[in-house]
Amino acid sequence: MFQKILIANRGEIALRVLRACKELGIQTVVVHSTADADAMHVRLADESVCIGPPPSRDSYLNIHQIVAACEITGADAVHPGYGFLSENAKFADILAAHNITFIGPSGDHIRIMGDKIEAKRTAKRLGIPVVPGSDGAVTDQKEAKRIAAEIGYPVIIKASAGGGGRGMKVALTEADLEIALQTASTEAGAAFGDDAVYIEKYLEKPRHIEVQVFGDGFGRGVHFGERDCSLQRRHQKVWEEAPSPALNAEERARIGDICAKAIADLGYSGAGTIEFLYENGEFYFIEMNTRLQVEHPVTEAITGIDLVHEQIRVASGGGLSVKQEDIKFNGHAIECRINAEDPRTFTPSPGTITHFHTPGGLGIRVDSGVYSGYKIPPYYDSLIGKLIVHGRNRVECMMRLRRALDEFVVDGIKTTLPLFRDLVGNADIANGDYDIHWLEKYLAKGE
Ligand code: MV4
Repeated sequence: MFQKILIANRGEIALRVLRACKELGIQTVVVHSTADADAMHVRLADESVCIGPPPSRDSYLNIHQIVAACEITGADAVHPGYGFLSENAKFADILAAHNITFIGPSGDHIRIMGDKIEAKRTAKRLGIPVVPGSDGAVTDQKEAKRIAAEIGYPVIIKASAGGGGRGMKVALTEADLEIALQTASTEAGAAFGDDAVYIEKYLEKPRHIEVQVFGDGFGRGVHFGERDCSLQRRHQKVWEEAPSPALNAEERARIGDICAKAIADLGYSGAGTIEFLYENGEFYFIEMNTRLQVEHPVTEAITGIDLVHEQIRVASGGGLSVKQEDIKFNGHAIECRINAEDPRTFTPSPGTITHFHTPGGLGIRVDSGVYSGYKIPPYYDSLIGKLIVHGRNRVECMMRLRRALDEFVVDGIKTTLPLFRDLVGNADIANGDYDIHWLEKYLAKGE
């Protein structure tokens, strides 16, 4: 097991990882920018190293500074959290070259999944159902027209180096295709330095369902069920839940088993998320994330398993603490992302939190890095906390969520809490009747 883990992140996820390390008796080091000298992760860690000025590229993304912090403190492993360097293959490779363990998959697995064409080809080879479309990159207009005619309009053009909604263009008819292909490719070249694009059938009203997987590093794979992350705005998830209100037990087991087997065959190590669009009873792979995700606590709530403990165990060579048959699903969980933003426009609202009071009681978890008197710096993302609620079933979970939202106090800044108070009272949300476009339509109506 590791002696000392360096946490290369900030905010609630740095605390989340710190807690797991403390429970496992592992010493902790955090890195921070000058803007984060008063941050909670710095206060709670055994050691801290200031690695640079506020901009992320000079601090939390500065690989040399982070490797130097490992050398200075004698850390034998790095947990990257999510965002920042968590899906940077070069970072994973450099740490390995310094005999420091990256708590995550190999650089090669990160690289494959970062290239969306390669990821899709790999998924297909492993028996995961994919969206119908081109077999690899498309450059030629004639080829594009032939493929689009074959799969049927509308189609979507995606950048191979994109992902998470960046660099996509929809073509409703053949008349749109030429411009869509041209602009998608030019924009991808400018944004990512890689102009490769591919074509898929455009699914009009899907849900976003993702499967939590783990590889143990010894060729075994398991799944921890799915999360429904359809409620999002501009590709930022807002509300996530597990299990998905849309799936039945047969569908859950079918897609879970496909994913677990794929992870085993890939020889994958650590936590991963296989993302699908789900429409008319069918799953279509879109991307795989090779990190722990923001919304992992809903999976922890329904399985009772600490996913960060599992990441650390696997990275240290100790394997998973559970076999597939030990993973049981219990009840329902919902996560609300509390952002320092206007609840309607989502404009960031940094500043000082004058009062911070979190809800409590059975089935309530709050993961947050802020406190009363904390000044939110303007340099980083606006997530200030996550409210995760668990109940024996979805109805109980929603009742408890409504109550917890009533108790939550964040004064001094704007937050997304009022949006959640509206959503818990909405009939479509109560019925679990929503797709990936629901929230944006709801916000446009201004109800
Ligand atoms: C799609 C799609 C419809 N059809 N692919 C957006 C994020 C990226 N991971 C993939 N995305 C989409 N891919 C096909 N073939 C619609 C989206 C999409 C979306 C997906 C998940 C969650 C929210 C979304 C919002 C808009 C579009």
